[in-house]
Amino acid sequence: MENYYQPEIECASAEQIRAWQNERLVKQVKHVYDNVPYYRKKMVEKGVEPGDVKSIDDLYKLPFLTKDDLREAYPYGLLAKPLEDCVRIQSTSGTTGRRVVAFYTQNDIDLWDECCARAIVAAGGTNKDVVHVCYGYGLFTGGPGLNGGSHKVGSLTLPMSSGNTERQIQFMTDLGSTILCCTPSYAAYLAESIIERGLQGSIKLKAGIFGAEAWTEEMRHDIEEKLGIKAYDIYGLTEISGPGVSFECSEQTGMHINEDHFIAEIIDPVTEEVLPEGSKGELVFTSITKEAFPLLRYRTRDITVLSREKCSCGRTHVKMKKPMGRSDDMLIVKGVNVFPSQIEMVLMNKGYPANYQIIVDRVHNSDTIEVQVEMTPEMFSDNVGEITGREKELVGALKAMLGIYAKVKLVAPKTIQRSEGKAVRVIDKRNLYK
Ligand code: DLL
Repeated sequence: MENYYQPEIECASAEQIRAWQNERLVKQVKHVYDNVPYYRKKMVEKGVEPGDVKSIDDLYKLPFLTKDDLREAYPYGLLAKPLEDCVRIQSTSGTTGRRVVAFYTQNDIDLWDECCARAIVAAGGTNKDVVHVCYGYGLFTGGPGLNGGSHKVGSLTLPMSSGNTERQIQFMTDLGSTILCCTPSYAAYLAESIIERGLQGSIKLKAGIFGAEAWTEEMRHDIEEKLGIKAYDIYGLTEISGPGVSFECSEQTGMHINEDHFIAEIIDPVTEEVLPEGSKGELVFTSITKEAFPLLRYRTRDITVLSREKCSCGRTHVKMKKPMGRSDDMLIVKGVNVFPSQIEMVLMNKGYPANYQIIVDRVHNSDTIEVQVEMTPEMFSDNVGEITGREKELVGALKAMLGIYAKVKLVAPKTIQRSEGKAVRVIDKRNLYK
C-alpha cells in the first residue's frame, strides 16, 4: 500500500465539508432517534424532533450528553445497532464510578483505523516505516487504534503494548523502529532510559505520535531534543472512537479534527452557551458517521480553542489547540483555579525533568499544595544550600504563574514513580475527607 493520505477529504473546501456534515448530521439524528430510546427521551423532553435538525446550524437544538449519561445508560443504553452487528468493545480506564463501554461495528473500526492512518501519515509515516506501538492494548483504545492505523498505512507494526522498558528498547534498536506511539510521559521515560544506556546512536526513530494525556510545549521540546525526533500530538477519547479524532501535521500548531466524521463545538462549561471560533471553552463532539455508538453533542470536559486559520500543510479541517487539561482536572486551591499543565510549564522552563507530582491537602480548614519535583542527577550533586536556593526559586516562579503559594520539595532522581500509560500527576487528599 502506498502513502495513505486523502487530500480529497482532508483538503476539501469549507463548502464541501459543510455539505458532508449537513447531510450526515441529518441522517445521524434520525438514526439515533429511531434506535436509542435513552436519547429520544432527552430530545422529547427538550421538544426537539429529528425534522427540526436540517443542517449544522440546528445542532444547538439537540440535548447534550455527559459522562453521567454514559454511566447511567451502561452498558447497552446508548447502543444504536443490534448486538449481532457489533464486532468490538473498548472501554475507559474508569478510575471513578462505572466504566464507559463503547461499541463498534466493522464499519466503525474501519473509519477509526482510517483516522489513525491519517495521523500516522501526517507525522511522515509511509509503508516503509516501522511503527512501534507502546500504548496499552486491550480495553484501552490507544494500542488498537494506532495498530489499526499503522496497518492501513502498510507500515510494519510492532504491537509492543505498554511496559517492560528493557524489551521496548531492545526491539526498538534491533528492528529499527522509526515511529514511536505512546503517552508523552512514557516517551520521556523511554528517552531517559535510552540516554542512560548510551543508546542514542543505536535508535532510528524519526517521529513520535504522543497523546492520551495533556502535555506542554516545553515537554514536547524536551522529548524532541532527547530522542532526536519530531513529536506530534494526537487526541481522542473512547466515547468518540479513540485516538485519531484529531492529530497534528508538520506545522505542529494544533490538531486537525477529522471533520468528515466529527463535528466540534466549543461551549461555555457553565452556561452551556455555544462560543464563537477562537474562544476558549469545553469541547463538544457529535459523531456523524459512527453506527453502533453514535454520540450527539457529547461534552468532553476538555478545555481548548478551535481555529480555522489556513494551515501550511494544506489540510482544511479545523484545528484544536493542545487541550490545557480537563475541566475536571482543574484543581481549585484556596479558591484559585490551578491546572497541572501550568505547573509543568514552570518546571520544564526551569530545566527540571518531566517527573513531578502535585499533592493537595487540607490542613486546619485551609488548602495546601505541594509540588514534588525530581532533580536531574547534576542538580542532585549540588550541595544542600544550593538545593534550598533552587526550591525558593521555584516557589517564586510558581507563585508568579498560579498566584498562590505552593510548597516545593525537590527529591532525588528516580524517586517519583514512572508511568507506562497515563501519568498520575495529582494526588488530591482532600477527596478523602468528603
Ligand atoms: O486517551 C484515547 C487516546 C489514546 C488518545 C492514545 C491519544 C492517544 P480515553 O482513555 O478515553 O481515550 O481518554 C480520553 O484523554 O478526554 C482527554 O482528556 C485526554 N486526552 C487524550 N488525548 C489527549 C491529548 C484516550 N493529546 C481523554 N492531549 C480525553 C491532552 C488528551 N489530553
